[in-house]
Amino acid sequence: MTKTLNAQIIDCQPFQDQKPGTSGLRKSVSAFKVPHYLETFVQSIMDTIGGGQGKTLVLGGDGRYFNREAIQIILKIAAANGVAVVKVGKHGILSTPATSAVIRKYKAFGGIILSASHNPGGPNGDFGVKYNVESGGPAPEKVTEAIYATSKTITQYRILNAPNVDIDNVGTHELGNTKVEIIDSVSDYLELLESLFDFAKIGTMLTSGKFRMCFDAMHAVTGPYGKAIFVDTLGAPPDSVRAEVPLEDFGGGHPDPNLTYAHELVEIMFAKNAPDFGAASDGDGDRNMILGSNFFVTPSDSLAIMAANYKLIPGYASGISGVARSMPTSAAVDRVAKNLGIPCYETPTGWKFFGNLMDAGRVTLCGEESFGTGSNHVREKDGIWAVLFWLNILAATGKSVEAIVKDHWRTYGRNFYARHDYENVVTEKAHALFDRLHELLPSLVGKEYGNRKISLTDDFSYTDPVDKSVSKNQGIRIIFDDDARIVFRLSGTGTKGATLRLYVESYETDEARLHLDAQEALSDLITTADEIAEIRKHTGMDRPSVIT
Ligand code: VG1
Ligand code: CO
Repeated sequence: MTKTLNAQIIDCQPFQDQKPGTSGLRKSVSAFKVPHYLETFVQSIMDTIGGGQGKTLVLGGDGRYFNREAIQIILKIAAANGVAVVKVGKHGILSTPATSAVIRKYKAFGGIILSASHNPGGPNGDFGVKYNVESGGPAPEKVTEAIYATSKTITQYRILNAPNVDIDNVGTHELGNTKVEIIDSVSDYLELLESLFDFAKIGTMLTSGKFRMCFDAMHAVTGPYGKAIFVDTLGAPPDSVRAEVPLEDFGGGHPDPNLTYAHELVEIMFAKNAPDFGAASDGDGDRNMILGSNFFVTPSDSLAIMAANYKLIPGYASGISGVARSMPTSAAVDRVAKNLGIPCYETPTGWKFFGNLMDAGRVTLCGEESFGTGSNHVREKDGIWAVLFWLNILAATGKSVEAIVKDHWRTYGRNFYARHDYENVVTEKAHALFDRLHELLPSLVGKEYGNRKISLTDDFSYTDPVDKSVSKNQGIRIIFDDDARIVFRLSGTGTKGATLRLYVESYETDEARLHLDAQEALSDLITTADEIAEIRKHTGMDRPSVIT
């Protein structure tokens, strides 16, 4: 029976700054707490998708500060907009890949993910809202642009006047005419992963007593997933998962799995008697860092190694149709694709560009240099999936992480790779650096730096091969005649000033040089990058804030 809704229509002023970036709308918690800020953005989503009538939506977040409050607000807006069903992760927790899996499994219309991913959380940290479409993937640019356009002119939002819903127990509630289903955050996702990997083989390895792993959930969303999957299902000893309790401020840290921010794991993995395998994930569970005993695997290499070893993984053994990587990601996977005779696509930064390729069946595996790998099992990058992929390779080969990577380099050559981030740069100064570079670009072709010559310069532009949409200005590329590259872009996820990202890559086949330290091997290119872009002068910084 349809109830008369106790919905209020609230008049509001539109905000002008709700432009989604690389991955949703990210702002400081204080910005999101400005009265009506979250509400108008969520109403803008509702208006853009044509209202809520009859739709099923999935809702969850990474558990950061403001997650629970935001869930209640969004539920009431959804109910006032006539949404038929909202599936909510228990405690308001759903990792980004799990949300994608749930949207797909239940054929929901879309989903809202509350996360600022790897950005710090807490009252002084960041918050974020991301809309995903029915494929389970991040809304494509045409949708995020439409949401932004709506948010700039919106004058009203609808919200139900109702008590909060109990989100801490699995069960079903009525909120106005909306059915709110509180679902287990892990089970649908685990079921999907079990269909892809050889859990029996991985379990045998993890319970053998001869193999130790350490998964660092960084007090973020993957704690409950890591424990349920690695310990409860696969039988790894309980201390195989650390920092497994999600905290609203991630224990004060950056939930960003790299050598700088996951330093506790790094200390464990680079100690004497280190475990055989180490991994970490980020705030919302879509990133991964892979480590062996005293060994670090770059994300670009990780993607290439996955592609090269797909036959070992039951869910992919029948064949992979193609691979894709974001432009700044190293070309290591390109060489594997060539060898396999499958296509390799180069997309702009951000997972939303992989969606069309996967929907069209053109790619199976994809990845980014920023610790993101995934496949067409969902439409997001997937941290725990990547860990299982590696565990499956290790269990199937019996080799160490280091041996697998070094064998790969011997076969394919090595793409030395580094990313230097200059954070919190004064926005005008960062733009001045790019303006100058744009002017310089045409005159750089043919110039020599050391024993390299520049063969191509451009600002990367991408035409989606499926829907033909064009995305311009996706990063400045300086490409040399020996396949070395320097790339510059500005971050689309930061919330303070501008973050300049410098990506450098060179290709090496000389056995004697394969095992050099990456920063050392790339030092000449790093110097060239500074010479060309005058990074120090523009940023006023002597060195990057983070090197990955
Ligand atoms: C960064 C990464 C990009 C990634 C994005 C979202 O974006 O570089 O590769 O897709 O974060 O990752 P940017 O624009 O700051 O470079 V996640 O785990 O945040 O949401
Ligand atoms: Co993330």
